[in-house]
Amino acid sequence: MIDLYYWPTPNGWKISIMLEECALPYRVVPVNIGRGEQFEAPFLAISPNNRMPAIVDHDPPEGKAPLSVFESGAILLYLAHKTQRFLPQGLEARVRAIEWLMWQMGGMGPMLGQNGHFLLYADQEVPYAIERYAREARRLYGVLDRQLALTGAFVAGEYSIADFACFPWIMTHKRQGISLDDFPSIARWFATMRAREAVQRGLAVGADLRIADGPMDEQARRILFGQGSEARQPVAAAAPPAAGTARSASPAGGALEAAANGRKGKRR
Ligand SMILES: N[C@@H](CCC(=O)N[C@@H](CS)C(=O)NCC(=O)O)C(=O)O
Repeated sequence: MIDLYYWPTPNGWKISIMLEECALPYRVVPVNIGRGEQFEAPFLAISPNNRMPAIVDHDPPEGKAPLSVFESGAILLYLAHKTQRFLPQGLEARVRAIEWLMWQMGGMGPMLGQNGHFLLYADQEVPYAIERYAREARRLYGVLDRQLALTGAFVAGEYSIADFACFPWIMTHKRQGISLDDFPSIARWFATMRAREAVQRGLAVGADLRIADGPMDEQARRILFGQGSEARQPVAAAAPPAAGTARSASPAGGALEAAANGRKGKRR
């Protein structure tokens, strides 16, 4: 069984889509990032950068002890290794898939994140930042569009973890101020992806959590965009994990676990 530490956002969807495509058994452990649950000690023990998604695999390959993984790109690579799926075997095809995974992780994700921040969330209007990231977002969409025109199918040719990494961020294109009419190859691929049942199931994971939480409020803004000491006030200070146990076992105790218990078991 895999525990998926999750909140329904593009980075979370990468992993819920992969898990659904692989039909792996998993249970969702909600990490309400607008309420500061990402700063709780049990979560930091598996994800020291206080970001979700993260996973704990209680049944890793070769019968090893439970294994935790943070960073969505690392999780996708781990699950591809575990299942031998969605990462081509041949050297060149594999390198292409990893290239585009890294492109998403190092470029598209962070830049679209900044674009969305200055467009939608910043408490001041900063024209320089708005223009800079809008331009960069369009440039990145252009790169992806040309790649998809070349492959004619999926991001790296074969359907792969590169698609799982890129697609969730394209889900946000309207909020990013982008029209897919300007990027016809992305539009075609986007429609193909959206039509897949496993992708739809992945996108639906935790939709109820966000509805229950409501729109972003002042506390969430302070926690997500402050990230200083005041951002951590709503939750208990993190205790260092015991030597030798960090990132190797599922967290226990704390509000995170309590919140999770109420919702566990909903997924396969
Ligand atoms: N590079 C990370 C980014 C993950 C990330 O930014 N997660 C956001 C939600 S989409 C988060 O957990 N934010 C919590 C915070 O900012 O404290 C990954 O791909 O896993």
